[in-house]
Amino acid sequence: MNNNELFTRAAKVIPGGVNSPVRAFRSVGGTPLFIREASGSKMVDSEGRAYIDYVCSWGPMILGHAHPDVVAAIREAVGKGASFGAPTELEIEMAERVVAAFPSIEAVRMVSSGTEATMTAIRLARGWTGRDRIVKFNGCYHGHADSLLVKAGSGVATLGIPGSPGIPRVLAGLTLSLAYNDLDAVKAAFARYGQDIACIIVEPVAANMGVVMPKPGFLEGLREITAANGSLLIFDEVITGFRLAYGGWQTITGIRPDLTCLGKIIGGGLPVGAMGGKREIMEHLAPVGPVYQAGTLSGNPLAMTAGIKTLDILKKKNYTEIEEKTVRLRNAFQELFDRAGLPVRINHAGSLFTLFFTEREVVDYASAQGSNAELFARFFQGMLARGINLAPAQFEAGFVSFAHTDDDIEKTIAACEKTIKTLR
Ligand code: HOZ
Repeated sequence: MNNNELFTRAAKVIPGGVNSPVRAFRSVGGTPLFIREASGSKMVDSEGRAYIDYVCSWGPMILGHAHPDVVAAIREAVGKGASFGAPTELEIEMAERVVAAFPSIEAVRMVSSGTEATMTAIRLARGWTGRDRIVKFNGCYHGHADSLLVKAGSGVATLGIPGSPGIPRVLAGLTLSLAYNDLDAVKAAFARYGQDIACIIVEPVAANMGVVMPKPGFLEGLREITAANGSLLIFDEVITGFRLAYGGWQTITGIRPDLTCLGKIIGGGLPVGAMGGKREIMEHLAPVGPVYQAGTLSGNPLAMTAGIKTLDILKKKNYTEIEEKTVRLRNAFQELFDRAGLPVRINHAGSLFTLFFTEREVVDYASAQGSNAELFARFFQGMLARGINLAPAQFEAGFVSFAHTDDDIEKTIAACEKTIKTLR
């Protein structure tokens, strides 16, 4: 069956034909690729066409798809049993690696997705402080837990859903969503509600409204304000964790949040999330403390095996390698668009990048929304037709992996050059 036939068949039994909304290509048009297999930097769709992949499963595949050592480790592990619902040594090995890599993490709880990690972190912050309100930032996306789907990024932004039906108004009313990079707004919120704010949750480098860097002093300011008000600071490093460095953005900047959420890379492509932080706060979780959280597949041995193998390979890698490839792409794209007289702003952090079709600097969700969505869709389709798989939505990041070769980068630049000619 080809992609069209599969999409029609899927839509009969799966809402919208997909199991996660951004995959449906709603904002770029056309039919999603149904993937048959992937290896290294390439994916092959149901029609046998190969693509250089810059989605990388939205982050986890930093070593490339089907890395042979990771595949071998999973094969061996599955022969010993897929799930026990009981503790394993593998969970300790994973926790020890996370604690060693993140200076702010003394204890870590494994869960099954990034959404579970952020949901647990918010519950823990509320339980620890005895407060109800939380602060997040417009365009940041922290998964789809009720309290966090207020002015969120990623698929919520792509589909233009400002606040999802199904979330009780009283709960959404406890979430204050402020402009990213606007410390004055944070100060004003704390001046008004300070004694009732349990936490600030933030993507230290935003990647779900496209890539947006924190301005100098923004994260430091959040650290000071939360500390001064007895609130917790939560870094959502689900995307940035082990992506920008072996550790997180906090490892690079030295800013220490109280809690950190992780996912993606630490599962090596299998479903995983984690949240960790100061021991005394983490021990407020059951069974030591009263804040409840649990999961049959938490710390699943296959996911732990894939994650541990991925981390052990990553530890020996030089992150400047993937950053340099990303910078090459970024610079070449910028030059090509400049030459064509088409305005583009390309934000990048390490191996993450996003093209915004706008003249304005993109520093927050409002400026990201200024990007020309129609031009983005045409660019996306032009690249796809030339064998380059970019994120099928404006408010997402592109991901470069260690499997991307110089040849991949050259082919991607050549595809961009040809695509641009079709855009005017
Ligand atoms: N929310 C993810 C992107 N930020 C998309 C997940 C998926 O569709 O796989």
